[in-house]
Amino acid sequence: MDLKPILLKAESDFNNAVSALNINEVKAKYLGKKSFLGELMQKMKDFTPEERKEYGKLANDFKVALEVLYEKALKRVNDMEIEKRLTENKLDITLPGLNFNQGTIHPLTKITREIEDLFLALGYEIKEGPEVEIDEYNFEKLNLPKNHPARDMHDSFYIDAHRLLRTHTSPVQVRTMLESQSNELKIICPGKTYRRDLDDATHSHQFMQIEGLVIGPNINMANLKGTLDLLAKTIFGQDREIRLRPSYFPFTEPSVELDVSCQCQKQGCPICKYTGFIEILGAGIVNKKVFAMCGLDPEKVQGFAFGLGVERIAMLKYKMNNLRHFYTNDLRFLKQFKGGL
Ligand code: FA5
Repeated sequence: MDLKPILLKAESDFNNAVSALNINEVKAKYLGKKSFLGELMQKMKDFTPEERKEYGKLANDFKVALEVLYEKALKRVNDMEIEKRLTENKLDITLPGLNFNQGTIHPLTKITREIEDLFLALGYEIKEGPEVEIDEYNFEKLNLPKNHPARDMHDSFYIDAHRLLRTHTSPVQVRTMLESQSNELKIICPGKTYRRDLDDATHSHQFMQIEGLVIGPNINMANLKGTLDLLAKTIFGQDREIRLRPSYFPFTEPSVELDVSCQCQKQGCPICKYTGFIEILGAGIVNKKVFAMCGLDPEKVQGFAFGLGVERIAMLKYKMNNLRHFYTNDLRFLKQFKGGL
């Protein structure tokens, strides 16, 4: 039986096929049940064993040859289709990409995170409290009873007779002491605060503070000074000096204000009003009355606390002359503070 002419015809049919669909038609014609090969296989059972041996090998070689032709044709058609798709959808990798407007981190968030990172490394916890606070926590338990003259320093937004927008982050100290009843705490409390101050270059009716509170056995002024020195050097640079000045806060006794040496190296400049130092925060040793009002035994526990204004720190760090830039959403200003989110 001469199968060569059939193989040649099959080869030419497979070569002429231009799509996967064509290939399958040609495959059915030569390898399908009704093909010459299919019929040959059917007839095999009628052959004598000797004939079967001879025709079996012949049919098998024929089938393998046809399958090779099929595989080759299929690969050729697939390659052609890929090639066609590549030329049709040409990708120009030299075209400039789309311009995504990537946001930058707000300078106040940046400073807050820097300070948080420092205190987290020192083993402090971060605590938060509500911006709508009760009078009892914002004032009374901080030793500011009703009609206390020091309340005048915090001109407040009252919501009703008992609730107000917190004027500082110190009520978070009160909440944490009341809740934990622990004689050992190391916390910082960042957040928004509100005062009925007139907006100007250094005041805003809404601003940010970070409170710090450490309580434990034998906590003293030296611990406070060491901590504030580290804070000032971390934010402003190792060459800065600090200075503690006596001050007054009802919730700390004694109280101090912290000044940091100015970038003019204490030579005197308009930023420090020619004093060489700039005030950055209030602090002190926690008043025993506050411990007692928060349920802790004033004879067993000592502590220090501090509260800083984030805007003022940011202004000093970035050499700004007006706090309002933080709140006017001018992209030309905000885009200068590059940094990861
Ligand atoms: C307090 O608020 C105290 N609670 C801080 C404190 C905490 C003292 C713990 C002792 C112990 P003072 O009123 O000074 O203190 O405010 C702290 C800081 O908030 C100021 O130094 C200033 O940086 C910032 N600040 C106050 N008012 C404004 C305002 N209107 N706009 C922007 N920043 C302000």
